[in-house]
Amino acid sequence: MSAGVEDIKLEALSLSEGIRESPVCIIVLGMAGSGKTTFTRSLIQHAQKEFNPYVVNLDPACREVPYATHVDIRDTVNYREVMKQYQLGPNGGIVTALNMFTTKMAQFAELVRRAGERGHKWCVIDTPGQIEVFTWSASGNIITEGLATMFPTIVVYVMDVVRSACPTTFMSNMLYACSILYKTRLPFLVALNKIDLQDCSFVLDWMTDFETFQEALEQEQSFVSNLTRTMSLTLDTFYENLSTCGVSAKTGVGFAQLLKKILDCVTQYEQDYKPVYEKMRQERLAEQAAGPRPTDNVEEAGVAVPLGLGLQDPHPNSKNSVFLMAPGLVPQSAEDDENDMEEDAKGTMEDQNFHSFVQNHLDAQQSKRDKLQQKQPQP
Ligand SMILES: Nc1nc2c(ncn2[C@@H]2O[C@H](COP(=O)(O)OP(=O)(O)OP(=O)(O)O)[C@@H](O)[C@H]2O)c(=O)[nH]1
Ligand SMILES: [Mg+2]
Repeated sequence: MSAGVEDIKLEALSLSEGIRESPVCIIVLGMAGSGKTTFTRSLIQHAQKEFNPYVVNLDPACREVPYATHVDIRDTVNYREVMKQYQLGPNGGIVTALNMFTTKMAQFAELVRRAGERGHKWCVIDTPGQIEVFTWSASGNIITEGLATMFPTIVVYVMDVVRSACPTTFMSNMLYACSILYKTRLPFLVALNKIDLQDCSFVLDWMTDFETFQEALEQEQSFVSNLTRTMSLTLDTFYENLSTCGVSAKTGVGFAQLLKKILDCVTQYEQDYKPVYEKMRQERLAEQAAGPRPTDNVEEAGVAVPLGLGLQDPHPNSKNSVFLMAPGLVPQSAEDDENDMEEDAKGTMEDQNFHSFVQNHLDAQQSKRDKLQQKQPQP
């Protein structure tokens, strides 16, 4: 698929049309390294036959994704270039890349709408490793709300059960999940991932039986555990509304059950959440009809000061500025190859530096030990 921005007509996207039936948008969220990308790959495989998923990668910083994408943020924004041009660190680079992508939200939504018409029943969206980039940024909000006011949308929160075996880590993870649930106001499914490494029954016990969680906390006599104890009481109501499913994104165990739970969430969206988003859509329509608010007028709001960073469009992949193209289909230019080689060389140099640093350290330690031995009187 190769669509240029200019090719995408937006008339069909009028807000007045109401929420469509498909595709169902599944936003995959979770802490860094919880297994979102591996989970996305497995979900696509298991849902392929029945739901023909439309696949979206919104992580600008990942090097490779283990699945074929229909829309990939990396084709719209060059994350490394963004960091270089705006002198940003990795997190600032990801946020800015996502902001740039969001300026094309209308076109993105139109692609999703067309995918629905072509028979894609689901749209699976993988998100950046740094969860807060998506959940606490304006662009994450715009993408989530934008999709939820146009299509049935649910959140799947991937949780690493191995990392959550410690009660306080478990509680932090749950608090994060809870805050996302209340922020997004969407059906929420927790995928308890990596059950090939650790059984997830302890999580279910902790969530359903307060006493069991208290017993686990008894082991940890710290201020944090006291806080966690109080928190766990508060989170009881949150757990009641939470759907969970144990899976292994690596082996595929649990995905048959997960697909059923996703369908339950879709029903939940239709029954409980759709009216809320429907209302939101009506409010947007009314706002549009009323015209721009005074603060929408930049000139009235203040004087714009140039930052001197020269905002430019990302480096185009082709002369028609290929937009939202699957990476496998993008012809790699010689320049890209050179950049990759440069990056690889940098990586190798870093590796070498690191190894020589470790070696020097070991040598220094050894010579210290030798000297000490020499000083000690021989028996
Ligand atoms: N054993 C096991 N390993 C898993 C599973 N799911 C993911 N992993 C491993 O966990 C690591 C992180 O997986 P990713 O899919 O990259 O996680 P992610 O959340 O997308 O990571 P970021 O995008 O960097 O935050 C990888 O080494 C995976 O192979 C699983 O179900 N079982
Ligand atoms: Mg990932």
